[in-house]
Amino acid sequence: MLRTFETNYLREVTELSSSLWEFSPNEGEFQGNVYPVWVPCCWENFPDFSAYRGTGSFRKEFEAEGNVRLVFKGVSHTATVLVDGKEVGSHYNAYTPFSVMLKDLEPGVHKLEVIADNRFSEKSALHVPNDYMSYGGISRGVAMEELEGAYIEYIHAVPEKTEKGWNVKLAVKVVNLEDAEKIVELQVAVDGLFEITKEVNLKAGEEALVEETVDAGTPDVWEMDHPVLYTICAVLSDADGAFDDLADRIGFREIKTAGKDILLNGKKLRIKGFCRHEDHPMYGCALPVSAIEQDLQIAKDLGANSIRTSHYPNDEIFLDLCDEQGILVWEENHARGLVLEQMQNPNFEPQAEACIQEMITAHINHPCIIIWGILNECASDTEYGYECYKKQYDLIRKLDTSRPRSSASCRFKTDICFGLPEIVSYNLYPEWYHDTPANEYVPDIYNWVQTGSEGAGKPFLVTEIGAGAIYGYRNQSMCKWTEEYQAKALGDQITAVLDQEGCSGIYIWQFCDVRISNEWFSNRPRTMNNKGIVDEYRRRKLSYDVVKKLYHSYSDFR
Ligand code: ADA
Repeated sequence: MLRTFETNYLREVTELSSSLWEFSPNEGEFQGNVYPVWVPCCWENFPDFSAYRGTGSFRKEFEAEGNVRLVFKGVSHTATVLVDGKEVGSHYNAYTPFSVMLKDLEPGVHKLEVIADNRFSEKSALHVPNDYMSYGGISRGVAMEELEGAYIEYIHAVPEKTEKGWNVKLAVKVVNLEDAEKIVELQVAVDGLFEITKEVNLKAGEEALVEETVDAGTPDVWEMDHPVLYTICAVLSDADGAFDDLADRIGFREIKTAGKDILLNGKKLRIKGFCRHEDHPMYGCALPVSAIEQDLQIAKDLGANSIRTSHYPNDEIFLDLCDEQGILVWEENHARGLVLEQMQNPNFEPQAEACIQEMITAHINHPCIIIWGILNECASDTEYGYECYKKQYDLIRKLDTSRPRSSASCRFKTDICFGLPEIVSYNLYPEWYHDTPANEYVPDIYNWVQTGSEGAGKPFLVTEIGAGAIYGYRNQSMCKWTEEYQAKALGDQITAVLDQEGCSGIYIWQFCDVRISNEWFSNRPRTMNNKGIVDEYRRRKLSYDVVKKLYHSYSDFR
């Protein structure tokens, strides 16, 4: 399953995932063995590979002919794609999609091999030993599309509120796969709202971007408690009729900042959220839709209205579910805690920027996404870091003007990047990493931001706050790592943040306990980050009821 709804009615799409493939490790004691595996998956969940760092081949046969596009929603973390033994494509980064085009494929059965690589090296600037696990495998869906001479690569449709109603800013990319000029007709429509038709002149082998702003009248607005989605369809035709199509969904909602407030459809938003890793002991980062949905049910039960996809773009199925259920998303590019030397790796900038480009190109239509984040806890207190932050913020602005930008900082009073984004965000751990009471520490940081930094006058969010607890470790002495201590610390922290006048909200670190890289050591019992409100099996800790009560006692708007 790649999405929760149909994206094509004319184009022939066959899912290659949701089925058995063959897996073989390419190194180590099991090298060459062949295992049947269900894709998507992470090899860490197979008995022999729980700590395997290396490369592994996933093989599958497919039958097709002509122009074939293979779509990969995520391979962790580096992919090399071979068809009939020949390399046809490659991609870096587990968390963004890519595709491979096979032109004029002979009719018949073909051999697909995807070599996944989860090793750490200089070549990988973003996947480094870290406080979460970089798994190995085909961790998201795979599809095969059989295309005609031209196809629609994407529809970008960004609603904009006007004085009278709504416009939609359209950008539709059409690709000519033939070595001859081609004239096609492109029709784009949202049932009941608008329909446009354009003639598109495609040069031989080239692509065209069709841009237009259309009047969408007065549609139903997407709200958290009324998340109305509209289907947008694009169809390509030539003299022989319609031959390719693509459907997506949009929601009409406005997100912007005004002074110290974040406004959702004009109302002052109060975020009550969780930071969530894609992680599960049974599935690694390749959670099936049922497990993703279960996480959302738990988050809603806890009274949350938002999830931060820390620290990378998420599977689009997660975003589809959030669109459908009115859950707000902070989505961020892939980077956690990279220090100056790591940012100076020559691969850092191209890889981080590619991640932004791929994330926004793939996810721009999701109404649930309200903030683009970058570079969690990187070197935002250095001149070099500043230049990287600036370039990445500028890149976001080039790709999408409709959402505010932010970055979760841990540089306390030394951050020099707050002049750049629309929202200032801090990761704070009072009563965990230091003993200052939360109700002293939160106002201190807030006041410094609003008076002593370039973030003065901007909305302020706490993007992480929390404390660790080992599930089942109960002790009335209130020492750290007990469920009792975590429950008390979270109670103090949430109250301090949500009572802070002017503060736009909170993301608790974190939703559930997660596995960390074996190679990353930082006082983490069980090689897990244990700050979840539920443990890795989603079993409730004592803090669950504390968070639930508090989150339900503050409204979604301020
Ligand atoms: C950070 C970081 C998280 C996690 C957290 C913690 O601030 O952004 O990824 O490591 O701290 O648990 O300490």
